[in-house]
Amino acid sequence: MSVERVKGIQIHRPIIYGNSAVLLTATERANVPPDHTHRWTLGVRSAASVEGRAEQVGGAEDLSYFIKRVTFKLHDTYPTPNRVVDKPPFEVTETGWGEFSVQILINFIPEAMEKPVRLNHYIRIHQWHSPEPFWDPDSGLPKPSAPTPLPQQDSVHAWQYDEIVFTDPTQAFFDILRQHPPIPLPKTRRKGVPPNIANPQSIATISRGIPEFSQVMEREEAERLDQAKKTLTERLIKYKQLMDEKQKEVDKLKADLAV
Ligand code: SLL
Repeated sequence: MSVERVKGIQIHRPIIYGNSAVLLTATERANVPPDHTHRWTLGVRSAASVEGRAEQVGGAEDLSYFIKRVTFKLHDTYPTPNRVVDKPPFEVTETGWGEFSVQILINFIPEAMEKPVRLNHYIRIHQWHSPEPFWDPDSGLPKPSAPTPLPQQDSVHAWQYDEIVFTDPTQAFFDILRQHPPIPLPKTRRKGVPPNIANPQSIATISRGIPEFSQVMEREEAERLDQAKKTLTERLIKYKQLMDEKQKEVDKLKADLAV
């Protein structure tokens, strides 16, 4: 296998990782351990959703052209917590009663000669809560308010968008990647936005139904970053002024003491 690398090239593939969860029906509960309340599907998928397949977030593409294996390390309460999935879809479906952190290890095809990528995901089975600021920006003190639950939904979705970047790929891997261009995300918003803690608005406005990743989200994320930079600059100026005033006070008090 050629180990020759294409220097100066960066090529990426968008993925999403996370989980969707639903409450079990009474009939389903009869066939699982008595304390299990939810069914969840955890996975690594392509970001683009299957058109016309309304029940799933992402997953329009088969990622096995570059992913060889995904290992999900579940909570130790699960029998054989290390789940190795070596063919698509790279997913695990389970029932359970609690939320927990999963370690995800993505191994690439041998042609890639790339180290595996590690990701972390917190499996969510309960409804998201509306995001409330943790602290008051003026006083700097924490706000002791309880989170407000959002209206009950049929299913819970927690998916993170990411881009796996390959720098100086091997010639063989580069060829494979170029033969499989990713399906572009829809330009416009057709469905709800997948909730994410980095985007409080997405949680405050959770809509019914299955959310979808779109290019609009990318633009909105850039706008949020710009706004955050502006807010930070304004605060920096404000605190700098405050410091100058306090310094003047200190100087004056020192001068008074010296008299
Ligand atoms: C904790 N967050 O940190 C919890 C752990 C574990 C979830 C949640 C079922 C396992 C089984 C299950 O839902 N485990 O009993 O089959 O303590």
